[in-house]
Amino acid sequence: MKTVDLKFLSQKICDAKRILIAGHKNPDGDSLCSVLALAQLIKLNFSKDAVCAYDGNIPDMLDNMPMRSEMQYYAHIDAGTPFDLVFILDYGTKNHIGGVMPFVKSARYVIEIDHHNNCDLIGDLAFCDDASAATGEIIFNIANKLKWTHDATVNDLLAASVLTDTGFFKYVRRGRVLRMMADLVDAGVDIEKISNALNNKPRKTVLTEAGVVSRAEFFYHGRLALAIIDEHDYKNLDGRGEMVLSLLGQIKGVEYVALLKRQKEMQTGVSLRGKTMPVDEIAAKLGGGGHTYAAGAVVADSLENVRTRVLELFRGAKK
Ligand SMILES: [Mn+2]
Repeated sequence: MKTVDLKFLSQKICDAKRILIAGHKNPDGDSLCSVLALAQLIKLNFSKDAVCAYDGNIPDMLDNMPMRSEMQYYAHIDAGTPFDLVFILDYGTKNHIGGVMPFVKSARYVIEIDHHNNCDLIGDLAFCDDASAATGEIIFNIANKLKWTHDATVNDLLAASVLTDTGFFKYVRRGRVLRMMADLVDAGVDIEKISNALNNKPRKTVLTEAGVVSRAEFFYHGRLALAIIDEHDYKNLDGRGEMVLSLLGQIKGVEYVALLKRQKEMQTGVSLRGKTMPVDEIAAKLGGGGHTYAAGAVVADSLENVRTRVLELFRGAKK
């Protein structure tokens, strides 16, 4: 993060009359909380109200986040006058920007802040660091370097962005994000309170998750757990069925979890998890990809056919 760039960022906020901040389509915790934290930092330090925009759906679990009501659906925002400054956060690739893209294109100046390995840089100024655990971590560092004032709302939002993107520290790869959290906890952040605030799923979601788990099948001496979400259950899920994958992965002896989702008659979503064995190659064989232990694909075939293929692929998986 160059000092000259930070000064430039500060100057751009000073100069701008209309500011818009957006994350990726279908915001997750990091995306939503980073947007709101930056808006609050701009309010505290520049006395300016930024418009917080989103496209898609915000999961129910984020309804209790501070400032949640400030999020505006992109189609309800006046597109008549271009924004002087647009921040685009946590988006990864251009096609995750969704309906906010026209605001990005018409903006006088665009600043992006992202922790994804982002090859689609579209801003005039970029603060990208794929060594950061969350976009909230980058915002925390920017705010600190510029000596911006924080308040409890900012601190809670930045903590929530890190907690959600690291799965409550499970996916932390570098200690510095823990040092950031240590500072936030010393400043009054209550991790248990944030965790409880995120326990906010609709009853139908939890009951659906429990039903899907209870109907799971087990193969290859219990090493593979396979669960199926049918079309009518798919819409009851909040997100991508993370809880189903997590619960099945807790079973002794289960090495792999496969979750098959009937999205349409001829479209099946596949989510794969490996506890210590990689699943990315299997996802690639299904035309998808992802991380070593968490990967997936969307296959243009019936759920029944995809189930057969998945079982075959895991039959050959390393013991
Ligand atoms: Mn993120």
